[in-house]
Amino acid sequence: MIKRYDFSPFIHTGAVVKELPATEGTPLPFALFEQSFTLKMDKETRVFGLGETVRGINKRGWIYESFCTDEPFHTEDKRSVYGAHNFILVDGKERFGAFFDLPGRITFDLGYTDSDKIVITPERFALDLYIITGDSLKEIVGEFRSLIGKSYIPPLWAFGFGQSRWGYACQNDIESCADSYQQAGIPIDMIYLDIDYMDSFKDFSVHPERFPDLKGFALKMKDRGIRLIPIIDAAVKKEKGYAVYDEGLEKGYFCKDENGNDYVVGVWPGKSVLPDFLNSEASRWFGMQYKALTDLGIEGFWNDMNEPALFYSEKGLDHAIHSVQEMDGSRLDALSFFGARDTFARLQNAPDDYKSFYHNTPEGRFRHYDVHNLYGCKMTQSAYEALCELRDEPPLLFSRASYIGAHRYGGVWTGDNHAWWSHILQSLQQMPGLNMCGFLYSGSDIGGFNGNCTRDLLIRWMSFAVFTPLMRDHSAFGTRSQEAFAFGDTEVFRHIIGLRYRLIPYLYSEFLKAVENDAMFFRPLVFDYEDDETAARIEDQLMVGESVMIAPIYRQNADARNVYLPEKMTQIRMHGGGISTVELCKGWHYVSVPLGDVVFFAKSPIPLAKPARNTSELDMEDVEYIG
Ligand code: MIG
Repeated sequence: MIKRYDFSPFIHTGAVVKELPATEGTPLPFALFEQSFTLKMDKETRVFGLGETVRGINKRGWIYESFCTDEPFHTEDKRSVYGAHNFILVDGKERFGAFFDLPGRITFDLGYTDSDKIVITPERFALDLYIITGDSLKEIVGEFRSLIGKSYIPPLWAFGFGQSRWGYACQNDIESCADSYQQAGIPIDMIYLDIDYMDSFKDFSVHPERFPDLKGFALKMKDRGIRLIPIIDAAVKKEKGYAVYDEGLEKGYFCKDENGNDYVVGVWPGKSVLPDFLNSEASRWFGMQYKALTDLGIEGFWNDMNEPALFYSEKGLDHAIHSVQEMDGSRLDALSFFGARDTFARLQNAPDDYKSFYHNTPEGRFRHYDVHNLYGCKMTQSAYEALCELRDEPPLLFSRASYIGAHRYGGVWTGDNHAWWSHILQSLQQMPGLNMCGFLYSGSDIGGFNGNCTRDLLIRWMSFAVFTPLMRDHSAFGTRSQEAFAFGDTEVFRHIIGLRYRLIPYLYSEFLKAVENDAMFFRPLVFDYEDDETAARIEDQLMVGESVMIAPIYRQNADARNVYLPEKMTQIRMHGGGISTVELCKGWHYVSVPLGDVVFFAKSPIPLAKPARNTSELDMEDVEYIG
């Protein structure tokens, strides 16, 4: 059952598709204390949800803040990352879901200040609160999902493997990446184009020397079974003569300062302006710009920098330069020196900047800061709606920033993680939270975005990511190469990525079922085994679809791990030499997993396709059952 509590919303976020009557007089499970919702927790109470935030599956014991942030270090001390996913599921004596639908900042103190208290504090008390109850954790999530609408479904080929790297500078780099994969016999369906493909980082432009004939090139690659997936950044370069800028300027489609002038920020293209995605006309206009690339045969995109990430604002930069110039010639003591240095560091994503520009919508003018968490969501909606209009097939589309509601228009990837062992586990722990909020097509940069990857890290990461709907290897400019061919012997990657393709009939049909039933593709064990106290404590295993359980290795030099089986299951071991299965009883098992073996567990037989080099070769009907 869902109840809506109306705390006078000042803007509709669009997250909710079903309107419910307000439930006047029905008691809230929370107490209202000053400007917070509070709840006392028992010792056993668990709290799930909050989308892609850092830390565990059970979120209890930390404080989180929804304020979409370009956060390059996903360490345990962080309160926000790129998404704002304001749904929690409280599993204690009282069991319910709560969705705080508001576009601004909100804090979830889940036993951080006071270890047995939940304190939820919206910065502005203007929101819709939905309380969802049901007979089981799964049912509560199902009810919530039926409120927010069906999740985005990508095309089948988006379940193939994708390679990406910031720094593939030209057509040759892409071609040689494709050659390396295909010569090694490693299946691949997509190669991503990062900002390097653009001309001076201008959205919807193509660098004339680096990619002299993108249309011809995209066609040639597609003949080889590989689709090119370009990035689109939120901000638009401020440059007279650049048609996208000129047109947006003329029509007034960019965010304005308080005096009605375009708010100028610095991002990759240098001085830039921000499309007003909250204005439906501006949003539709921006979406239609994707035509420049769909006309070249492009069928999928990833949307980046849409928190929106700001390196600086024109205003802030002028101020910083001025203050540093004033120091010229002076003898700086340590404090003034560090102060001067920080003047520049603080320019990035400055709250003052978010407070200094506005959205102009038919419902009125909104200060960006108050509706901040909607920006990336509305960019994804803009792209999705236009792409569906421009093409007959649904696009591949995923975004970095998001708000609940965006799950109807695209997936998400979890942004700039690191080539750290702990980030395999982090990625696993992010999946159920995302799934609860409707984001089913998701995954993390395999091998880690920042930092240098090693062969064993990549193997273990891939062995987990075989199960994530979005399976993409991506890394930052200047890091060590981490493609599946980068570490010499390719045999092991041919095996692991090959296995992914063989699992697509299972993964894709379970994905479609999850969409159809408003269910989760990835579930913590306790969702399926509610009365099992051991299952409830497992933080490093997941259920995948109806029948599979995974328990990946996420520590270096660990060739084995403990695995908890909540019931009798078949252990399936896929190794270079073939497949072996063994039945294991309920309980703890110490399972050996040599590097390169992919081991998972099945409750019932799993369909396995014949090996394929890409999804177009994949025969979804010709399957054998294992387990
Ligand atoms: O400021 O486009 O998260 O995946 O490679 C960095 C360059 C901008 C951040 C994205 C990352 C991408 C990178 N982008």
